[in-house]
Amino acid sequence: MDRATVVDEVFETVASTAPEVRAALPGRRTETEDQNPSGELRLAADDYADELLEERLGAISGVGQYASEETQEAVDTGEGLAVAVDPLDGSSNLKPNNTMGTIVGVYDAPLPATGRELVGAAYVLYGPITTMAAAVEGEVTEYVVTDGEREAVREELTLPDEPAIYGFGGRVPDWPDEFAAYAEEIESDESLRLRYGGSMIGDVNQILTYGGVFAYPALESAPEGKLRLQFEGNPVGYIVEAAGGRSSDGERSLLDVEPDDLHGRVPVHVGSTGLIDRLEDALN
Ligand code: FDP
Repeated sequence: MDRATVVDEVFETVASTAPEVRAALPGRRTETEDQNPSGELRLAADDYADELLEERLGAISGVGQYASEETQEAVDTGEGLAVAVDPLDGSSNLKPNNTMGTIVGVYDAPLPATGRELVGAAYVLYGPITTMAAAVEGEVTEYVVTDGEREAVREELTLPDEPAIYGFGGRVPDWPDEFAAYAEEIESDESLRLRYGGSMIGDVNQILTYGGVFAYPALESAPEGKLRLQFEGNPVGYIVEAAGGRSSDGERSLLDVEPDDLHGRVPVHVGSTGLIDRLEDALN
């Protein structure tokens, strides 16, 4: 199978698994005793989504490695591309019935790898409807997923020219002074409105829709921020850049950040080019 076919099969598999993940959410709101490798309590829903995706993505011929945010080590599944999956991003949003997502990055290199090795990335958003955004070869397509089938609703998706929204994570008193000054500048811009839900995929999808900036910055208490490079930063950076926007760890594209560990974290800033340029100016 050629690379493009494998990437498409990965996307197809994530889409076809989405209805099961979604249907299982109501009955799986309880926490398990386990913690994920980042020290967070796992929900039964994370475990279920992880098991389904490992089994199905690992079975694709042409996928050689499966890594999940939920488990310590990557699993060898044969020869081929590596997939990094966050089975249920934003799972603390299950209790209040807020949005959540499933993220996949397809790397043409063993993990951990830089985002420059990505050959495709996608996410499913479990909102009022189930949608999927997928980027490959510099193009982003948005789909509606019904009964596990994808139907393209926006092709060659690009960020709107006029940014409209912003959303920043982390405790405000924990923001470094430079980021706090940037946030103040953004807040005082009358053309921008706050839209923050606390579920990264929901928040990033708003940026893809309306244009603007999403950040989960470095914190005084956590200079690496909260989000994980392999599973979150790289895939969303790849998608936003393919849509004509920018991503940054504060200094450089997220795709240029050298990974130190499979579960390593990174400050994440993604969005409209001008707003990320201004962020880098403010931080440096
Ligand atoms: P969650 O802890 O609910 O899984 O990385 C996971 C994530 O959610 C992101 O989806 C979200 O942007 C961020 O963490 C929210 O973090 P806070 O707990 O600091 O609000």
